[in-house]
Order: sequence, then C-alpha cells, then structure tokens
Amino acid sequence: MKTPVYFISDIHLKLELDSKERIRQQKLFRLLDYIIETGGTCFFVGDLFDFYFEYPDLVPKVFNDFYAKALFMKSKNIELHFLAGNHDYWVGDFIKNDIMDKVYLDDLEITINNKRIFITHGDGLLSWDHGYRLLKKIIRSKIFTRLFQWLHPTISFKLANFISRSGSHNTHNEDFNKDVRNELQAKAEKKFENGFDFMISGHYHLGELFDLKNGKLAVLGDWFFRPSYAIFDGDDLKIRHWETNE
Ligand SMILES: [Mn+2]
Repeated sequence: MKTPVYFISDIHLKLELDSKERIRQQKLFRLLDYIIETGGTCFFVGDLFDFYFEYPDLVPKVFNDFYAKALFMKSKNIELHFLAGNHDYWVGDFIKNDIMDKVYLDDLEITINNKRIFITHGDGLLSWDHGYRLLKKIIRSKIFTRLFQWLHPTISFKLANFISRSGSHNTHNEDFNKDVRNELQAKAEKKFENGFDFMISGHYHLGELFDLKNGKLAVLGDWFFRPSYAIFDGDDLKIRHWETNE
C-alpha cells in the first residue's frame, strides 16, 4: 500500500443532494484533490455513503460526482481502499471493481514498513451492543439482501433514507462517549499486546488520537462537525483537521 495513507470515515454522502450537501461534498473533494497532490492511498473506513445498495444492473445516481472524483483519483495513481460500514455494506461489482482498488467487508490488518495496523469500522464492537450484533447478522445475510433487492428501488431508497436519517446521531452525549473511549482503548491495548502498533476505528465520530502505552489508537471523526482524517506517513499515525481554524 502506497504511503502516505489517508484514513477517512463517516462521510455519510446523502441521498438528497441539496445546497448544504453540495458544500459538504466540495469540502471533501478539496481534501481528495490535496491527496492527489501528495500521492499515496485513500482509505475510506466505512459509512462513506449514508446509504448504499447496489442492484445487479443499477447503481445509485446521486453519488455520480463522487464516482467521477474517485475515477479521477485512480487516474492520478491514488490507491482507493474501502472498508464497508453499517450504512454502506451492500456494495456490488461497481464499487468493488470499477470505483475502488480494494473493498473489505470485515475488519482487516495491514503491514507497512513493519508497522502493523488494525482497521475496523467499529460498529458492534462495544460489549453492551448485543442487540445490534444480532441485527447486523440479519441485515448482512444473503436472504435479507436478496429480499431487499426485490423491492422497487424508488421504494427501497425512500425507506432507507428515512431509516438512516432517523437513526443518525451526529453527536453523542458525553457519558456515552466516555464509555466508548474506555472500551475502545481496552480493545486497542489488547491488539497492541498481540503485536499491533496502531488501531484505527470509524463509526464513533470522535476525531481523537490516543497515545497508549504500546501503540496509538485513532478514533476517526466524521464529515459534519470539524471534518478530520488520520494520516499514516509510513512511520507514525496522526489526526488532522480539514479546513478548520485549528
Ligand atoms: Mn457507522
């Protein structure tokens, strides 16, 4: 994998492209242009799309500008990797073969310059999330995907838009975030004990880097409030904010 590697998650490109969403997209595209300048790899760590479902012969047209941008990046020799999240697990051939260089449907590890990095979207990771882990198994199953495919796209996308909007919590309360920090740090320490140097998680929209005893944990931010990304320069892992005055 080419360095530097940029890790971005929870962009949640919307199904409704209004003026506010266009501004948010342009901000993302400016970061992608910056990545083209530096070269390297762009790793989307899940929930790139607020909802994505691909049919054998159809792809959602609302993301057309993103597809074009991604293809342009590839033409400039940027590697594109995508770990599917809980909002965009249902990717098909188009995303896997045409848009991205590599798509992952589960947690993964990569090794660059002898540094071992564990990468997860992070959904269903928390110890108390039993109900969600069951739901995750169901909605990712072949039978559920097949049934969903039989719905007319206009109906299924209206339904999905409603569900992803009503279920979006862009900011969690402080008590919840405190529990998340503790739990993710404990998970990371275990990974580090097993030889990993870094752990990267999306999903929790924190945008925070934890310098722990045996490694570093990056819990990526989102693209709503103080957009940020993590960067691995081949040696170290950092979190940077994008177009904020910090
Ligand atoms: Mn998520």
